[in-house]
Amino acid sequence: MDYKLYYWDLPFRGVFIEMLLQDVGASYQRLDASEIYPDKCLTIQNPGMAPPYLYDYGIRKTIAQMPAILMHLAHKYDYLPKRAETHTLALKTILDCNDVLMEITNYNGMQMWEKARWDAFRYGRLPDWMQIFENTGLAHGLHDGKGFLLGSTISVADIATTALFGTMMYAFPQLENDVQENAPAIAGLCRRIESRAVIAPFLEQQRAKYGRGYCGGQIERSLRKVMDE
Ligand SMILES: N[C@@H](CCC(=O)N[C@@H](CS)C(=O)NCC(=O)O)C(=O)O
Repeated sequence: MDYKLYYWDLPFRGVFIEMLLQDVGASYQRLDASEIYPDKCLTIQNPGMAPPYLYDYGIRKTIAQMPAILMHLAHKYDYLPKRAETHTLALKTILDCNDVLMEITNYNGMQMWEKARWDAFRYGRLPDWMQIFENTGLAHGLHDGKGFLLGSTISVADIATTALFGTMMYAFPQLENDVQENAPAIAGLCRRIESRAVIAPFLEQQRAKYGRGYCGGQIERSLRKVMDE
C-alpha cells in the first residue's frame, strides 16, 4: 500500500487526488475524513486545517491542501512539465482549479447561493475561468481532438482540469453547454482524460457510488436549487 486518502464520501476535492493516484498506478486506501478531522488535524505531522489529507507511507507523514497533495504526487511520478515556465503553470492551473471550487461553492459554503448572484457568477466569472483554461491549452498546442493543457505530454494539469470541469459537467449536466461554448478544447480534453484506461473504470465505479453528488451539504442543495430556478 502506498497511500491513505482521507476525504468525505464525495468527489469534490478528493477526485483530483484519486484521478492522479489512479493514473500513476499507485495503491491507496480511502478512509473517511472524520478519522483525522477535526480531532487529530492539529496533532498529525504536517498539521492541516481541513480534508483532504494524504498519508504517504514512503515518508510516513500526512500532507494536507489539495494543491500541495497534487504537487507532491506529481513530483514523485514525473507528472510535471520540465521547463520552468510550464512547471509553474502546472501549479497555477491547480490553484485556479481550487479557486473555481471555492467560488462555485460560494467560498466553501459560507453563504448559500441566491439566484441573482448565481446568475452573475454563471454568466460572468465562470465563463472567464473557462476561457482561462481554454487559452492556456490553445497556447500550448491543445486542439479539439488532441494534445494536453501544457504541451505534448500528460501532466498533473490535465488531471486537475478534468477533475474540475469533467466532474462539474457530470454533476451538473446543465453546465455542459457552458463548458462546450466557452472552452471547446477543454471539453474535448476532459472527454479524452476521462476515457483513459484506468480513469474510465475508476470514474464509472465512483459515479455508481456517488451518483451526481458534487460537494455535498447545504451548499450543494442551494446550488442545485438556483440552477433549476
Ligand atoms: N484549501 C483546502 C480546503 C479544504 C476544505 O475546504 N475542505 C472541505 C472539504 S472539500 C472541508 O471539509 N472543510 C471543513 C472545514 O474547513 O472546516 C484544500 O484545498 O484542501
